[in-house]
Amino acid sequence: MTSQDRLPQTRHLVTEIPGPKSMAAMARRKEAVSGGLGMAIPVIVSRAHDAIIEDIDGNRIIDLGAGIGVVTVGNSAPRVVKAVQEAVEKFTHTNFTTAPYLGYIEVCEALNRLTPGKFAKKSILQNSGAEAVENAIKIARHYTKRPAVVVFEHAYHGRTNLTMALTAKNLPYKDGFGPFANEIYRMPMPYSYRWLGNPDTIAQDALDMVIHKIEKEVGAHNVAAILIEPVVGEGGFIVPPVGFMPGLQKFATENKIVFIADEVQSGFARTGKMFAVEHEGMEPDMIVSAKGIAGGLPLAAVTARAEIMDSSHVGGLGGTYGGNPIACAAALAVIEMIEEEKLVERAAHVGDILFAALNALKVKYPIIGEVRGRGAMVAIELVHAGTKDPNPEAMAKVIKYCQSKGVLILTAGTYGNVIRFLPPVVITDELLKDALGVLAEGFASL
Ligand code: PLZ
Repeated sequence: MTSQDRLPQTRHLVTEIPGPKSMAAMARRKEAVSGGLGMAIPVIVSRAHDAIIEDIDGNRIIDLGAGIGVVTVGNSAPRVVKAVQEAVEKFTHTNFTTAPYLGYIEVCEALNRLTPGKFAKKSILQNSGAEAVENAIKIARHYTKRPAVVVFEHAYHGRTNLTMALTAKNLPYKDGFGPFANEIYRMPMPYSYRWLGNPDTIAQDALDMVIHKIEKEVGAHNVAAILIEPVVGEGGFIVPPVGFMPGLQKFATENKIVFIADEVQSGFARTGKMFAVEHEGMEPDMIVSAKGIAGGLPLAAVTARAEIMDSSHVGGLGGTYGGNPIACAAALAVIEMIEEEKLVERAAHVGDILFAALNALKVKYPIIGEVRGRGAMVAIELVHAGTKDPNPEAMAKVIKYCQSKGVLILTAGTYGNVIRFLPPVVITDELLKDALGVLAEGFASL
């Protein structure tokens, strides 16, 4: 494919959204596909390159969601496409625990190098974020010989049985899908915007509260792992106040608890650092990666201190597809792109544009209660003006307006009132500013 074959990075509508072809396909979807699946935008994709999605009616839509934070390096990034094409012609699958291959080893080497922490590390690869989180917990329990897992309010860790238990929000994730796994203990998350205590001492107050609860309600010696998202993703891009996570890790270390950062959404150049924990100079015992790691190919990983990863007996870890060779080739191309094309810095730059534009909107529209996030992981929380009462209705209207104008934006938040921005970090400044202009019109139209 030559660069001429790639979609122009401009917004262009030729029909209403959805157009007639998408509408016809939606009728087929309704007949064929489970009604349990949601949908952010009712169009059928024909192609997507970098930050533009083209639908089957020929509309070009700006993608501010990156497939939920996955195509950080751009959709069908040329280097990823080339790596995948070369890999798929060599072999499609052997299973790494049947007949190993270099790609898997190289991705693990890269993860061990790129994750923060100067200690010896090892990794395993899986297919999805949820599967990797499951493995992280499984390994931490085996290593510590302890049962309990500490998680937080507003957390999202996946949709499998254990990860539903780890996830906070009932609807839509858990309702009616139980019973859930036991030995999961949920702790308060210092959500600055909605914290009822003293805002100046929030990190320490929350830390004291969590440690007290762990000691009195669980017993620190029963805890295998503390699992936390360094930027809370689905829960609404809540950034834990500076000092809270390092304090937690200190407590974990003192009590021989494995400290796990779920960087599935915040990792891999998303926040203006390779991993979001680096904003506080942290070195977690274990990091879970997925999403941005492989440019859209299904791949996830657990990386931890070597002694933790080696505690399992041989054969204790595995899976048929984990670390599939094509996904590994994609990941190696993604890592090369991030490093050579300085995409960590690019994410910080995208974040600067987002923060400037969104803060300007906040001054104008008092229903924007807060602008928050890190790097290219930014959100606005919508409230009723003059209060902090969630305003999901305004959110829905703004999102709908943006869609009708060809801008795809995702939502989030425990109260369903957060608009989140997770664009591919390769998005051009012009395209991002065009999308933010549409967003501003959306607020003006309310
Ligand atoms: N941990 C922090 O953000 C996935 C969920 C999409 P999987 N988030 C998107 C949906 O509605 O199902 C996520 C995450 C964090 C774990 C996961 C789970 O990753 O690859 O979706 O299993």
